[in-house]
Amino acid sequence: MTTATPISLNETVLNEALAGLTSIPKTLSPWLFYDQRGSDLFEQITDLPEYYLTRTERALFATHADDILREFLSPGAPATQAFRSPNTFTIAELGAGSASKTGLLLQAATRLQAATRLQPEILYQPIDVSASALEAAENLAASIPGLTVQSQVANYVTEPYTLQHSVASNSGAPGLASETWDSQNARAINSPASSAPRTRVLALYIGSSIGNFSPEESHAILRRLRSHLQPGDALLLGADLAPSSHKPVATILAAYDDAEGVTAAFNLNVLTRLNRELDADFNVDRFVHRARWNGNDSRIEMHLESLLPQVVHIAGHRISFAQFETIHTENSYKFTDEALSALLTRSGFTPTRTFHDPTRSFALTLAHTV
Ligand code: AVJ
Repeated sequence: MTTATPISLNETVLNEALAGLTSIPKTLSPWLFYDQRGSDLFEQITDLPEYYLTRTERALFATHADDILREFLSPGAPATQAFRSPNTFTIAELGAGSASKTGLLLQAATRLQAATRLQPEILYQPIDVSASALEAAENLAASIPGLTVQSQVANYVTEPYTLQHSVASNSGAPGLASETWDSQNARAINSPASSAPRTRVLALYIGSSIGNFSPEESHAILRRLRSHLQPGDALLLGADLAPSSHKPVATILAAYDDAEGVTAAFNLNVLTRLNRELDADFNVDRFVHRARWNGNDSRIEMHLESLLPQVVHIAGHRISFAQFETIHTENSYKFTDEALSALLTRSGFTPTRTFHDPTRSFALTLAHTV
């Protein structure tokens, strides 16, 4: 692997935009949504009455945080069994944009730690491409006593990352039994450099973030995560569920086409971003937000549809649009329990327990390594 010269964000945005807008059909990657304004709009989306995902998942954490930890530490043990854990554990998270939900689990973890007099602190390891998202995660963690945070700036889809399998002891010496990912040799290396006992890792991948990725990409993300985990570790995957008798397609569609138009503004904001960062000349009023259900692929698609024939300039390139032609800006895959279980199994995990809300809209699936 050669070491590429680091390129600026703008160049990354430019490459992405040109590749997507010159392909047929036209596409833009959903990560382009998240400039400052886009991140603010996404926060607003999570509060919309139509956007059930965030509040449903949060309710699952509020109700089941203790069950999730119990099941992680003692899979299959009856809930009535006195809780006994000889060890502490660490909680890692792919992405860090879920403070209100993750906070519920971290609080439960530190309560458990206090109740069972686990000696070392609980370690929380958020991994995110955004330094400001990590800062928010660090602030959250700082407000919870008994928690140590170790954040990592990395794009968990494309860049190497590390999961720490030990926590600081009370004497303050850092744990050393960490695993690092050696991208040169593309294999995990263990450095059992101290007698610090290895702690179990619970990796969170929540918020239905996995929904943005194709089945192949999802598989690759989970496989890579699995390669960092060891026996006894587990993944908690949060995913939005496919339509069912309890969950009409209309409910899902409304979540991506809200009455207030916040999702429309979120989608259209990507054009404003390209205008600003790449000096493009999109007339945002000549595009409209469209959300579609694609039943074949079990996904919501978001598009930006051109209202008329037009030409847009972007970094010296002319991009022409026919009337009604769209830019496909996002996929949000919706899963059946069977599809989730198959994906997890294929990726080297064994599903141990799924937590559902009463309408079976959303699933938190706990899956262990074997
Ligand atoms: C952040 C990917 C989970 O797909 O529901 C919300 C993004 N897009 N409204 C989702 C999103 C439109 C969201 N995820």
